[in-house]
Amino acid sequence: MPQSKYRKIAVIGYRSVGKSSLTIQFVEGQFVDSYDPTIENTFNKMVSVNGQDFNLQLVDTAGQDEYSIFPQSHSMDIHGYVLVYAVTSMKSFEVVQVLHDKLLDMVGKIQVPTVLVGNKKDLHMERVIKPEEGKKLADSWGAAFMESSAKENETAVEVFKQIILEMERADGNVPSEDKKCAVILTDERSTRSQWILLTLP
Ligand SMILES: Nc1nc2c(ncn2[C@@H]2O[C@H](COP(=O)(O)OP(=O)(O)O)[C@@H](O)[C@H]2O)c(=O)[nH]1
Ligand SMILES: [Mg+2]
Repeated sequence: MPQSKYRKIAVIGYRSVGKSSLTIQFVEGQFVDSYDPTIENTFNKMVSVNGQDFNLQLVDTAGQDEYSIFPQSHSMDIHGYVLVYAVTSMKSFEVVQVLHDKLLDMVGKIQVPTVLVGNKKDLHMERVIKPEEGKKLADSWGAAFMESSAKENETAVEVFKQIILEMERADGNVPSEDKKCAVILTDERSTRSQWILLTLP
């Protein structure tokens, strides 16, 4: 049995996008309707993904806007970031882009394990950001993307599963179907090359 891995994850985004609701839905399995937006809270949860146990520490941040200065504590010893906007708020979608830029500046890396999350997908009538727009932004970052509703436990769980997979990928622990290595075989008598794919152990 492999040892459990400790991973610290920060949940970041504009105010009122559902950072606390998503985190609490994942940790406690319930939707809380009102939660003090000024509180920064840390939650612990053990989960198992692909047979590996993870001891997660989740930092539910108090919410930022485009002018906030990132507390240094958000870059120290954080393994992965969940960046949240609400599909019902253009402002939150703009702010998440500024936050991502600030994050990269602060962390000093081109890429950090990140999942971009479009929350409140249950509010169909109020939607202003299409899924394709979120996907396009995440692709430009090299990040994973998904939409969620903090009212649905399944999607909240999926958010944190996604960030675990992103962190594992960054650690070089890619799923086995991705561990392929292309080898070109060239026959001297022929001008044609042949590609074969080897799966690494
Ligand atoms: N309909 C709906 N409401 C949500 C969702 N997520 C959060 N909310 C509501 O949006 C408000 C702000 O949520 P909260 O989690 O406090 O946002 P935070 O400031 O980002 O932590 C609260 O009234 C929540 O009940 C969601 O997925 N769907
Ligand atoms: Mg909150």
